[in-house]
Amino acid sequence: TLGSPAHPRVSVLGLGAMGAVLAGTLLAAGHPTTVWNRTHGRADTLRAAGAIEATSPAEAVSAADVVIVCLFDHASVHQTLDPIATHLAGTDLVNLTTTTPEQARELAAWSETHGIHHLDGGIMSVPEMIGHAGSEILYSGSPEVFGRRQDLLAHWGASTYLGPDAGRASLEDLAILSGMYVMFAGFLHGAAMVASAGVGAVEFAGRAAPFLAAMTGGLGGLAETVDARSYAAPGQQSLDFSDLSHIVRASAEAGVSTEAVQMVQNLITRQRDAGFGTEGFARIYESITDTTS
Ligand code: FVH
Repeated sequence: TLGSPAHPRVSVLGLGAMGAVLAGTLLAAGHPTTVWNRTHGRADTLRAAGAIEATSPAEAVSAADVVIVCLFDHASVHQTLDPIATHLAGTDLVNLTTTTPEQARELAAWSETHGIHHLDGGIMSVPEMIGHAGSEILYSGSPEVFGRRQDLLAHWGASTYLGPDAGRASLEDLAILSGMYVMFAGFLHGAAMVASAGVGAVEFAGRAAPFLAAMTGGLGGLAETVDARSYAAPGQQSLDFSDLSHIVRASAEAGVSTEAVQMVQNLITRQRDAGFGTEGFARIYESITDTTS
């Protein structure tokens, strides 16, 4: 199938929950789309919609101007791409597999060695969001690939380019996810506490979610304090005030593990012990960045 400047030919390697949606979106947007998946049988719906199913990664990439990779992890990317490096030479490779920043940089170096133009992406969406409002993908790596393929990438959602360091998109992706996971852990900790009084998690979520959502409004203020490295922050909650020992104690009284809140308490205690108790809560940033204690 021939592509066109407006609709270059794409190949998508990996038809898991995310890869299948990425491929389907490009197909619906009019791109000649070839797909490949390690396990046969996952391309049926896409084939019925007009995609071509390749029988090997080599066959898939031979038919493409742009190769999209969305596999399980960094190891599966290399297992799939290493044997077909020569077929990929000269093509634009967009890797949307979640990897660490160093793994993304390693793939960028590997790509350069083989004459492949590499762009790395961090998907800040779940499959249901792809192609809809609120979907965002962070990119870093080759500015030329991002420039050339911006229209194609836009079919999935907002595209934010973070610069030529291939590891940057992954770094920001995983940094945002760290915030999400710690918040989820905190919520589940609260749910376990109130369960001791017979309160169901759904009832608790109804009260907790609006408050937690409102608290995200405070992130900008914390961020300004951190960037200025000036934690005196009048108007912000002090570390003495934020001491979580009562929450740790209430958790123990409720008969649940204190680990989740104790982790935050430890970050606070290190700064209070160093004499910074009157400074703002953002001061715990210094506990996080100081890996010596
Ligand atoms: N799904 C999501 O919500 C998240 C959103 C944020 C980004 N992630 C990352 O996207 C990558 C793919 O995720 P996924 O949800 O599509 O994952 P699965 O449904 O588990 O599909 C995995 C595909 O990878 C193939 N695969 C696994 N190992 C190998 C291998 N050694 N060689 C070749 N292919 C491999 C697997 O093939 P098969 O099991 O069907 O044969 C699937 O196609 C991921 O990095 C997320 O972190 C998604």
